Amino acid sequence: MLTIYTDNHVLRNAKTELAGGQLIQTFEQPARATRIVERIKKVSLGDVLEPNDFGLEPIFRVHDKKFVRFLETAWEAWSETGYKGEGIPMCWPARRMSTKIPDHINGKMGYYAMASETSFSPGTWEAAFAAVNVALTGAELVNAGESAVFALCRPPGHHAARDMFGGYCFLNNAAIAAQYFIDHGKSRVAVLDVDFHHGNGTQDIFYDRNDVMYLSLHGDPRDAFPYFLGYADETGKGGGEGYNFNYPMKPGTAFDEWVEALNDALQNIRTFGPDILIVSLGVDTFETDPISFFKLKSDDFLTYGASIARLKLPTLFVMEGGYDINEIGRNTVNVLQGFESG
Ligand code: Q9C
Ligand code: ZN
Repeated sequence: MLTIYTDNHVLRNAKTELAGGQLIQTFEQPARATRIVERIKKVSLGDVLEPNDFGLEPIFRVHDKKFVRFLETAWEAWSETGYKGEGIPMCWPARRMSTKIPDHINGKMGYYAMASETSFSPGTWEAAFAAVNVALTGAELVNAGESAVFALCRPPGHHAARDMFGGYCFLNNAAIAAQYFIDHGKSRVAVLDVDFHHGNGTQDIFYDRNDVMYLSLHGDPRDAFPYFLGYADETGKGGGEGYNFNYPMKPGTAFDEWVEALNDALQNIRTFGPDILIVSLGVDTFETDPISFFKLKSDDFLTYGASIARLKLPTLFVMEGGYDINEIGRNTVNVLQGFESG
């Protein structure tokens, strides 16, 4: 399997994450992608290619222009205030408040944020833009007939909505790739999100559409981030009714239960009959992930990779989360090798 990867992800290297009332070292860190690409080379999964530059147009097909402009300029505006720390949103347009976009960076930060753990740091925009190019280069190859490609995106994307960042995400790599397929001759795309967290951004972007189906297996939002989306009764709206599937699962869920949800999702994908499958691949379902509560083991990743392959669809894997740095390489590549064996 081909991998798309660039070292430019290291430009995203925030020093702080607000967690439990403290500023701690970030879980979403450069070593994640570095460990995965090392594993890919160690097992000779296939060639590792640099991304091409697709510019901003494919991003504007999914994201709000003012939001993109905000991401481009946020670090500069934040640092110009003289604040000593990294950019952290602190005030939101909560219930019954105005939705006008403020001028001050503090106000803008809150307007565009969906959470406060994701600090802005120098290079964040450049890395997020590079990650989109990684996803789009993979999409272009799959569209040209490649049967499966791994887009090793970092930072991740599935929490980013049309005009919101957070959950370690800035631009929605998988959603931009899905829209790219639709804009380049494909009629139907399924996005299967196996990251531990619900991909609120991807769901929201395609919620009223029937050309992109979204299916997500994740920690029950009653107990897990992003808390305010990902319930089973969210099934789509308008023309998109029936094209959104959520499988929230309880703390401690192990593979036997998780794979039942996967099989149900795979059956829904078969019924939909898409031209393309995008897998939002997070391995934070692993038993020792430091921020998650599922109990998958390393061999389970091989097993479910093979199950996904049985769909026999052209497939783009897009990297999302996974925070047990010591096992992220093995677990991620297990999915890809399982897929190739399936
Ligand atoms: N103290 C992805 O996996 N909450 N994002 C972290 C840790 C945010 C995860 C709480 C988790 C975001 C792409
Ligand atoms: Zn996650």
